[in-house]
Amino acid sequence: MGRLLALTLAYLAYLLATAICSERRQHHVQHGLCSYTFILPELEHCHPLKDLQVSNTLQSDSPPEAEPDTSQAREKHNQRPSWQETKLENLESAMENNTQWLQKLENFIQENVRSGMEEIKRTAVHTQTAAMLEMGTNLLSQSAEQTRKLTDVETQVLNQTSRLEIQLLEYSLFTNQLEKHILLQTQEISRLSDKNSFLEERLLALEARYGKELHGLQSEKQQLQELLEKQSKLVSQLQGELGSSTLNSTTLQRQQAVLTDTVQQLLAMVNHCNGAVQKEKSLSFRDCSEILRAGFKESGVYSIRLANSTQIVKVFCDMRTRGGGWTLLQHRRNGSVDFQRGWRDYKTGFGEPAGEHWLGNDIIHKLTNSQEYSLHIQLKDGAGNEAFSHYDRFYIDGEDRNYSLHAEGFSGTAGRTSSLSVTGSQFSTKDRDNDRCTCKCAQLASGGWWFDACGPSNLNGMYYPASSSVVRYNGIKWYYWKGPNLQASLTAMMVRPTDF
Ligand SMILES: [Ca+2]
Repeated sequence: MGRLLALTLAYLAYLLATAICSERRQHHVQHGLCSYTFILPELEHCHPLKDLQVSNTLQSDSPPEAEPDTSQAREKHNQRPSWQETKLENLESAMENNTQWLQKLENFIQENVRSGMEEIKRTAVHTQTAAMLEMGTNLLSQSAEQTRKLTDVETQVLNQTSRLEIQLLEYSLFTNQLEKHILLQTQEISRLSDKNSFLEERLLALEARYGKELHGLQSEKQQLQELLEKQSKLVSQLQGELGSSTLNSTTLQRQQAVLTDTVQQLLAMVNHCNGAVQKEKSLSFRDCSEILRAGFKESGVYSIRLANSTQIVKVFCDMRTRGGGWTLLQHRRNGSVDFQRGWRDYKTGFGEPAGEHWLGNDIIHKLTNSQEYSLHIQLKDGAGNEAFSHYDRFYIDGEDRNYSLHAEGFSGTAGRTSSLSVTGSQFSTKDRDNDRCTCKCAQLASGGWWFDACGPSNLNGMYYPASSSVVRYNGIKWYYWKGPNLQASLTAMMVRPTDF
C-alpha cells in the first residue's frame, strides 16, 4: 500500500510539475532490489514571474495568434482589453494557491518517504543482522570442525614423527655397527696385504731358486714327450694290426656259430627220429620185460600195448628188482591214494603208475593170459624190514568169473607158507560180495581183494601209519609174515614172463 501511495503521489507531482513549470528535481530511493524515482517541481523557479508566466506551457493551451511584427504586437499589447489581464491575475492567484498546496504535499511526501526509508533501513539491518548471525554460526561450526581435523592431523604428524625418530635411531645404531665391522675388515685386509707382500717376496725368491731346476725338468719333459709320441705311434700301429686280427677272429667265430647251429639242428633231427622210433617200438611192447630187452634200463613209466588189442596202457616198470623187467600191478608207499573203492574202479584201475595205483583187473586179466607170467610181491614193514613172496605161475580170469585167482609155485621170505588166497578165490569189493564167507569180507577188511573166507591176506586194506600200536583188522595184511596187522610201509605186486 505504501508503494502504491508513493507511486500515486509521484504521478500527481509529475502532472503538476509539467502543468506548472518545466523546472523539476529528481529523487531516487533504493529499497533492496527495487529503486524508486520521484520527479518533483523546483519550487524556487516557480514563483510567479511575468516572463516565466508568459513562457509557461499553460500559455500554449490557448490558440496562438499571428503576430505581424514586433511593433504591431507592442501596439496590440497596449491596446488589449482588460479581461485578459483579469484572467491572468486569476490564474496567477490560482497558481499560487496550487503552489502552496503542492509545497504542503511535498513536505508530507518527504516526511512519509523519510519514515518509510527509515523503516526499510531498520528492516534491512535486522535481516542482514540475522543473516550475519547465521553465517557467523556456520563459520563457527566450520571453524570447530576444521580445528578438530587439524588436531587429528597434528596427532598423526606427531605419531609419524615419533616413528621416524625411532627408525632414525635404529639406523644410526646399525650404521655404527657397520662402521665398526668395516673398520675390522679394513684391518684384516691390511694384515692380509702385508702377508701377501711377504709371500710374493718368498715366491720370487723361490722362483729364482728353482728356475734353473725347472729349466732342466722342462728339457726332460720335452724328451719324454717325444718318446711318448713315438710310443703312441707304435701303439696305433699295433692297434691297427689287432683290429684286423679281431676282424678275422670275428669272422671265424661267426662261422663257428653257424656250424654249431647246423650241428644242433642235425642232432635235434636225429633225436627226433630216435624218439619216433622208440615211441613206435614202445608202442609195440607187450610188457616191461620187452622194454628192458630193448635197452631201456631205467625204472619209470612206459606205455605198452596189450596183446591181441589196440589198447595202450601206461605202466610202471621196475628195472632193478631181481634183474628188472617187472610190470607193476599194484603199488602202495604212503597212503596217498584211497583204496576203499567199488567194483568198477578195481575193474578199470585207479591212481597214477608213477605213484600209488591199482592197474585194473581187466588189464591184469589180459596181460597174464597173453603168456605165462610169474608174480613177485615186495613188502616192507614200518620198521624197514623187507620181505617178498614169489609165485612162478600167476594169472586171473576175466570179469565173467569175477577175476578168479590162479597162483602156484610159492617161494619167498614173507612167511613160510603163502599168505595169498587159494587158487579159485574170486575178487570181491564193498559193493560186490564174491567170497566164501556168510559175511562181506570186503566191508569188514576194506578194499578189493581175493577174499576166501576173508583169508590170510589183503594188500589193498587201510594204510595205517607205522607208529600206531593199535591192532586193526582192516589194515594191510600178510598174515604169515607179520600176523593180522602188518602196518606195511610199502607193498608192490609185479609180473614178468616166466621165461624171462
Ligand atoms: Ca560173502
